[in-house]
Amino acid sequence: MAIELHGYQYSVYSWIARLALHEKGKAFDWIEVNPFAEDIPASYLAIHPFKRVPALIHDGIVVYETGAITRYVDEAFEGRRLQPEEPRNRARCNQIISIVDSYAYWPLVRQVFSHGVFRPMMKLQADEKEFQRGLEAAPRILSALEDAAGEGRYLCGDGITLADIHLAPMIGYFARAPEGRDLLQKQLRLSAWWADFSKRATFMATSPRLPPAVR
Ligand SMILES: N[C@@H](CCC(=O)N[C@@H](CS)C(=O)NCC(=O)O)C(=O)O
Repeated sequence: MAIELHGYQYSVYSWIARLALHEKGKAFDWIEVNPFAEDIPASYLAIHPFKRVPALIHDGIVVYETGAITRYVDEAFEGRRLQPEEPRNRARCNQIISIVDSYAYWPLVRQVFSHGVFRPMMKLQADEKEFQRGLEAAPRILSALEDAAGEGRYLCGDGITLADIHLAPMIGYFARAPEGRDLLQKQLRLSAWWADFSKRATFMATSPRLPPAVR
């Protein structure tokens, strides 16, 4: 049964869903949808009433909300399990995913990356105040993630989990800003994790192709 992933090439959440599918070794058809466009097709709005990306369609089910998509991908398909069985590790994994969605996405991606990297790169108007607000919020978020991260190679132990898959694209965008990289370096475990994870083949293969920086 074919898998369709509807997403936007620069969307960090679409990147997370792509990465989960790559980690499970599942091929999929990519359908490009720009959620910021004026003319989002009505067929997409019927799939995602909140006009966000990504959304996944497989075997008669439509799933939106990235955390639900990655859990579905993990549970519906064969391959390495991406959620710890052990309750403490599983709690950490779910906690990290929730921190990312609730507290990290907006400052790290929509403020620091968008206004410090992406908009200048695309020659769109950027707001320096938004960029600075993101940088001000970032230390508390990075420190909470540092505390939540375990001692193993990955965030929740010695195997990759959905927590790594959820956080890595966010850090991937945040660390494109030199100021973001500097803040990340202050968190030792997180930096060591990032140095390792950012070289992972699936991560590199799924990274959005951005035009050259102008900043
Ligand atoms: N809660 C959603 C968030 C998805 C989301 O915010 N996606 C962004 C792109 S990374 C989007 O579609 N933004 C469109 C907008 O803000 O109008 C999820 O987990 O999938």
